[in-house]
Amino acid sequence: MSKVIISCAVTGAIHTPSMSDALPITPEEIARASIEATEAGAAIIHLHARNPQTGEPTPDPAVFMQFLPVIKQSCDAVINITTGGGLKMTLADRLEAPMMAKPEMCSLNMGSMNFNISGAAEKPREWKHAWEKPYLDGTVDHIFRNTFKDIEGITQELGKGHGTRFEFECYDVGHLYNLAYCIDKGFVEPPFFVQTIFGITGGIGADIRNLMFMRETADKLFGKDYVWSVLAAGRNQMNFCTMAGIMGGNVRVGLEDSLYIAKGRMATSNAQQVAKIRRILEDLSLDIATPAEAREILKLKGGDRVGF
Ligand code: KMH
Ligand code: ZN
Repeated sequence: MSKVIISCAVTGAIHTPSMSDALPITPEEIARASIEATEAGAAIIHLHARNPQTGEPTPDPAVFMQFLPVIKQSCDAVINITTGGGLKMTLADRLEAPMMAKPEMCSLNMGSMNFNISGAAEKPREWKHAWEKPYLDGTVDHIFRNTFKDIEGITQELGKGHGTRFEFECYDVGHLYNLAYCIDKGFVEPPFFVQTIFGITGGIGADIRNLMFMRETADKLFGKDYVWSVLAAGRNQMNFCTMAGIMGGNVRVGLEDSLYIAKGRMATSNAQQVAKIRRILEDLSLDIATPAEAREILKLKGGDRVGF
């Protein structure tokens, strides 16, 4: 049985600074969170950047360059940069940092969708920054754009152009078929790292039968050519990742996807979530993949062939 790859998405673009003091914001905090998550057992670190003053998601390559080299010099983790970016960014904005950094991996979102995170603004709280509440409220009218042309462009520029491989983000069953279309067209080569995502409003719900169905559909479409991973938003994070481990899959945790460590308890760090899922998986007699093993499983180009 293959070892389990733990990915950790340390900050993302969904949660805002007022929601948790543990959310890394500055380049120093993002670097520290990434290194600690790697020490706790993560093989892949999925990264977004934020404006260091306000915490608002930013596509600025100069901000990415303040933490990418630090992480690379301090640990062996596979660095995976978002191409989804943040809610207000154009596709060109979203691609600026990945095109400069030429990382081993990038996320690739497999379809356009409604992406509604307005629920996060419903709870009354003191907002630290003026942008936070409108950013969240505005998502009732937000389309997360990822057309077939956009997807093809990313596979050409980053994949064929720089040897970057992808975490294919599939938020619903149709996204798996979109990936099958891209494979038929020859845009991407196996092994396909398929991240099935549950519980985003606009995507498939966090119901265990949906996990089974996404897995069955991916088996049918990709056979032995894919490596399966699971993430679930919010309170479903740990139970879905546990199910994934039991079913032979890989897992993604991190404060991008959930701010909690247990029912009613906020996580104090990304590393705490990595340590928890690692303990659960090891208690189930599963072995955790090192970054080197993840590189071998996913046939990555190597950490020495990146642009930072
Ligand atoms: N926040 C996740 C549900 C991306 O960065 O490309 C999706 C994500 C998107 O990770
Ligand atoms: Zn992300």
